[in-house]
Amino acid sequence: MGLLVYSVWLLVCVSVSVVCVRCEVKPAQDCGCNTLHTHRAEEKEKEEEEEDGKGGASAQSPAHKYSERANKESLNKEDSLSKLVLMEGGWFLMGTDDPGIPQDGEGPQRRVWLDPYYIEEHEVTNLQFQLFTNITHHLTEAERFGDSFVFEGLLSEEVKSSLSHAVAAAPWWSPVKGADWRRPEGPDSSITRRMDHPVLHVSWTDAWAYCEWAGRRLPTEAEWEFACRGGLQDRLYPWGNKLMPRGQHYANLWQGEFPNHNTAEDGFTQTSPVKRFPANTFGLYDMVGNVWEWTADWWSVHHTRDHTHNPKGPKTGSDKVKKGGSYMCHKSYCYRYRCAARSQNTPDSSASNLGFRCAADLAP
Ligand SMILES: [Ca+2]
Ligand SMILES: [Ca+2]
Repeated sequence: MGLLVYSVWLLVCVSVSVVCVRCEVKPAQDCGCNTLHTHRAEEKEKEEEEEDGKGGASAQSPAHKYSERANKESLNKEDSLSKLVLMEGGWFLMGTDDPGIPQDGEGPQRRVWLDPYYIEEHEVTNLQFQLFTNITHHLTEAERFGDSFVFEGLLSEEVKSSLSHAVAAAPWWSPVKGADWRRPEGPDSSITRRMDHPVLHVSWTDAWAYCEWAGRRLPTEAEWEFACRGGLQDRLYPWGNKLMPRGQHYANLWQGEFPNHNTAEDGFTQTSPVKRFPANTFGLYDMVGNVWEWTADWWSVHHTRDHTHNPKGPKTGSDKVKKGGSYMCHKSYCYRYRCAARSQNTPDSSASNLGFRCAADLAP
């Protein structure tokens, strides 16, 4: 009962943030080996057919071919990773004394020192995540749990009719069976035409695994916010205080009336391809909007005004910090597409508006 009350409270507090305290954590149904086996068997069959067509047997063994493929994948990995942008660090003002959502712990404004680091110029895409899973056979938590949260406005009538329940405090969210990063709106959807869009339905744990594979890491909240601000001081957005300078959209957000009417004046009702909106002064794209981004830090709403160096957040916690808001954010209910804004989810949560980008240390 305590857990239920806590869950409802969290849902109310974070509004559009889906806090998915998994009540039924099922063990992995399989290791993915069956899929792999089938996939490889199909490939082998195809190769044999091609060779038959040439009228001769292969001069190479299957093992040799597999090894070649592995080498190629390894080369592709280096090519696939996002460009890293150097953040020179130094002192900056983190948070705000004029919080849009005070209960989120946006304040107080405090002086923070950061050592230099790198951060990826855009959110990790479906194409990048696909290569990661092809090479590592990583199974996301949404795939293992068998469901993930999807904004109901994106679901087909067929999927909607199969829903058992929605989230009481945020009825526009529904746990959809079979929704995962490859099928963002459930079993009858795909990412085929969205390979350059940010990957969705990745938990904090999945994001951490990708960054580690890439030889990188998740940014701390302070690093993320420094990057968001683009060298500007005490401004709302990565580009300044005006949401639409010269009438131009600078981020993929929600226009219209949430949750029933999305006019998509910015060109997108859902995610947009990365780098579609202007970069900030640091050359970073979609720091606010498009998808929320996981950070390394545990969640807390209590911050000291004391000057801190390279803060990493609380040592432990139940939720992780996410930053930047998403294509679902509108000022009327989720004014979180600001650099100081923040929200949280449990590390195993996943949803159709939550992704990430990696950071990296400078070589020692
Ligand atoms: Ca939009
Ligand atoms: Ca973003």
